Amino acid sequence: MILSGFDLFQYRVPLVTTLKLGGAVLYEREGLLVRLASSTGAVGWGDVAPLPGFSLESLAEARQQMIAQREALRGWFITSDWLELEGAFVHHLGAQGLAPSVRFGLELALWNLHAAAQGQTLAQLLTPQPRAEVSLNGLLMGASTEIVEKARCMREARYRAVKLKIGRESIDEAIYRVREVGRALGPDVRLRLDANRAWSFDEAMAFARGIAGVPIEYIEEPLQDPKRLPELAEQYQMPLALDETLTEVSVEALGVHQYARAVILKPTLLGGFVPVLRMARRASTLGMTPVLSASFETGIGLQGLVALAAAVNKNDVAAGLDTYRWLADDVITPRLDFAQGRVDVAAMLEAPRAINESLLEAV
Ligand code: OSB
Ligand code: MG
Repeated sequence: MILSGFDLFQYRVPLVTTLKLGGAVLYEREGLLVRLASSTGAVGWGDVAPLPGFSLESLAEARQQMIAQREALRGWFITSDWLELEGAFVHHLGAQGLAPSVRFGLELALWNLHAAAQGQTLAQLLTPQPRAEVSLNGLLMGASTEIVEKARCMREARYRAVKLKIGRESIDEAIYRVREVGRALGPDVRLRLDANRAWSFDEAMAFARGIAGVPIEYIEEPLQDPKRLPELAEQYQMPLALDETLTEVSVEALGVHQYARAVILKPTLLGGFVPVLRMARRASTLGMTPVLSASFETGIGLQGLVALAAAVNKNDVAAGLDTYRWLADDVITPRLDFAQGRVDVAAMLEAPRAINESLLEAV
């Protein structure tokens, strides 16, 4: 089939509340949608969503790169070997110097196009036996006063895991929060923590002593100085997970970080399907749990993440998809349904949806 259509749109999605992320403040979520079409009539959408505060590329840079890819790729003959992780097309894409969010959005559109052409879901295209159901962790961040009540709501909504953001408050306040949230969640909901590199070594140690007895699945990135993570792991009473560190590590070097229990894989930040699938495979070989996670993408991007989570994890590992809660609207309609903290993968990917054109502007 021939790549006969390559359309670009810029979107602006309102947020339910202002988002403060890694030094950036977001009042709305902006990004690009790409719509690929084949000469055989198949269509595949992708979401290019650089995240201010985390992505190194700006939306303007991502947009320039996508415009260049539109010129470069339109009219190409597409074959199924485009999806091979070691194939010629993947090498071609890798040689373009594309920003991570661009690579993710473009790959998502290509995989969606192939899935549509073959009458399969994206999850089936990724693996012959994807998980039927994917759980997600509820995401707790914001003011202390509301968080405990939100944790209680998540338990009642039957989430299996919850991730609490900490690190902006004092150590004592963080300890108090974790204890209160742990109590609100009870024994059946797993508690994950994320400190986004907030602490010194001694602060991280003091925190762990302060929450002794509260069961924690893992804590993401406690240290300002990530070089000391291996040393912390030796002394720590809590399993560690890597997130920011992964943008600084090659797949080949992942073994150096075997002290970590889990790796948080964000395709928008790590550069798409290819590095994430490779990283996930390597992590599993090393006995580390891959956890697929979002970067505040739209429903188009999140469907891709659901498919990746269903393909990568044999067991039910809760994925970090609750960022969707912050979008007050979506580029697709009807919206995705993450009620009860889990999704039926096939039902979600097969449901007919329309594009919400009122949020888009053609590029
Ligand atoms: O630090 O894990 C983070 C989203 C965007 C940027 C950074 C992070 C996140 C998340 C995603 O927390 C949600 C999740 O993992 O549950
Ligand atoms: Mg994190």
